[in-house]
Amino acid sequence: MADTATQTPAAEPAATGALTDGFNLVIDALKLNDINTIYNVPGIPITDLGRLMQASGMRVLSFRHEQNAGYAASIAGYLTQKPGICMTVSAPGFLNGLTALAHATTNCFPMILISGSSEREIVDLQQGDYEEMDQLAIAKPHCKAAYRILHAEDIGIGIARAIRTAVSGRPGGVYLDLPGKLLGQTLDAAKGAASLVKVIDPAPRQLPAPDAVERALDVLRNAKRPLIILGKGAAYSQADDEIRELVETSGMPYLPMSMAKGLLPDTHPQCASAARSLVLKESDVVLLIGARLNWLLSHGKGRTWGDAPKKFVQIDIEPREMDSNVEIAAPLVGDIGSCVAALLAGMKKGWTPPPADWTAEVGDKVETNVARIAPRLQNTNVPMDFHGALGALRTIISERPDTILVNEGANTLDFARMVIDIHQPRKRLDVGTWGVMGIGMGYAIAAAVETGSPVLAVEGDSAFGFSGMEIETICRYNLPVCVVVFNNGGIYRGSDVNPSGGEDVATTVFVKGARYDKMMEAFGGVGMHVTSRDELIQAVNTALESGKPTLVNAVIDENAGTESGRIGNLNPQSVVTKK
Ligand code: OXT
Ligand code: ADP
Ligand code: MG
Repeated sequence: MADTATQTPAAEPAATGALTDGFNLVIDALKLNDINTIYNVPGIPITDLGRLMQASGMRVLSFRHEQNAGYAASIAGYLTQKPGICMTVSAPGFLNGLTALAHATTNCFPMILISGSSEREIVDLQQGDYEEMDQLAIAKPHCKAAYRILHAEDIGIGIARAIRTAVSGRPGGVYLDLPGKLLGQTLDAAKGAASLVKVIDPAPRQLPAPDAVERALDVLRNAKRPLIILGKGAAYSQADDEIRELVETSGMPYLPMSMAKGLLPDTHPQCASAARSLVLKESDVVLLIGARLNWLLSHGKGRTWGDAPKKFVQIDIEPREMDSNVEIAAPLVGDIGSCVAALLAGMKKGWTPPPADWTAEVGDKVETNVARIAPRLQNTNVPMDFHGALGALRTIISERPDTILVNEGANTLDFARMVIDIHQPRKRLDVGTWGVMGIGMGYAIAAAVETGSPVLAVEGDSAFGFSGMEIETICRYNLPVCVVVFNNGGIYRGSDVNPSGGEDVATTVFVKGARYDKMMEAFGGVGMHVTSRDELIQAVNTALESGKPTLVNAVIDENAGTESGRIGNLNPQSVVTKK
């Protein structure tokens, strides 16, 4: 052990007499780490923090509800690889933001929820403080880590710790508790400046072990009917060029999970989206890149995957993901960029493309399925159905491939995923791992703010209702967002009837003929009401051209949807008939 008595202590900065405080240290610490955008709802004790942030040149976007600010922060993290920051008041504001923090963690998006909190001494004795709540304890199970800072001189290290935890390894949510009293604490300015920490290499590359790479190549080389599955982890990793090169060098068919669509254009000749059931069933070796074998992939087993024996190769940064549901024959633990580069280097030393009968079988199936739905995508029915309306939006997206598509609903989600081709990476943002309704307006706002790209949010009418008030936020910041509400008058359908014959409408039904476009007009945006395909095309093109906040109320046949969309199999139904 070093002899501490003989060590020279780190030089203390000379006091200057000037003071800083908790408010300013939080701002300086975030800015030092290139975090300049905050999604928040103001109130005690963070109102002045937001004000000072704005004064210091940060972009502070105020929302109407913390959950939406939180969803915005979560997707900002996904798009930028920097933690998105959501800032809330104590207890109720914190709880409103917590759903989004849990969502970020579940989806592996880096995010920090910063909440003001009440007096520790009073909270811990449960003496009834203003908005009293033990926020740290409540946050812990819902995120990667939860930290509280009690002293101003710890703000620098506390924020550094939150940033590194959010983005390193498997990304996720971090809770940072800032008691109101902390913000007012003063400190000598020079000491404060010296206490700040710039996080060096916040998400270090993690190289796969060479023997693990060889094992993976061996399994892939012996495949007769190989398949690559790209997940949103692959899209997050921003290793776009390497992934494309790997797919093309391998010659294997690939299946993008919904937010990985566009990593390679959906029109790519190796894309097997339109032959999904065939490739899942018939493949003998599956290379998973940043995709988990969770419910969205039927846990890697059962009918979806067929009876043919299967071997999985899995690339993931989280070692515990391996064997989560089925045996992984070749685990490749590391960051996607490094793992894909290592596989590519191996392939370049010698590689035989997959057997032609397999790629031809997949290609034929894709062609048949694409041809089968093509006429439906052109239909001009009035009222519109999902296929006709989405066929129109599909053409618009192919003409404007830099548009970011935000998508939620049930039928509106499932049909849009199937119909709308995506042409560039990270241009499709949706409900994610939980299938959560409510991400819509928060995602749309953050997508516009973080990328400057035009945004098209295609929303079921129920889905839209979860965050609809944020269209005021869209208008307030004059964001280039066009919201299209697929108005079929209800959840899944607008045609259900109350089985009791009573006065109330069915549980899944909304007001008939609702005019969501009028809401947008109320805040100074553009509202349009369309009933036909041609009107829809014109409205959306005008909106995207103008960049003005617009809401298009698109009337969809109230009978067109099915219960729970494509996941009706997960929807339990009573078999008991009550007399
Ligand atoms: O191979 P086969 O033959 O099988 O065919 C497949 C493809 O090959 C083919 N395909 C194509 N063919 C031709 N051309 C092309 N290009 C092509 N591409 C594909 O098409 C089929 C299908 O392909 P797909 O889609 O890839 O495959 P599949 O089998 O569907 O994939 C399986 C899954 C599981 C991966 C996929 O289905 C999936 O990703 N699903 C996600 C589902 C999801 O998350 N849904 C949202 C939740 S639903 C429900 O919970 C709702 N709630 C409750 C609620 C929620 N969620 N949250 C909160 C906070 N509170 C409550 C509510 C309230 S939805 C909802 C509101 C609904 O009402 P709305 O008004 O909003 O919406 P509407 O329904 O529109 O009224
Ligand atoms: P999808 O829903 O598209 O199938 P998931 O959210 O299930 O995708 O899976 C994403 C996976 O990607 C997670 O297991 C996560 O650990 C992993 N991941 C995220 N970023 C990286 C990265 N940079 N390198 C390796 N794996 C990553
Ligand atoms: Mg609906």
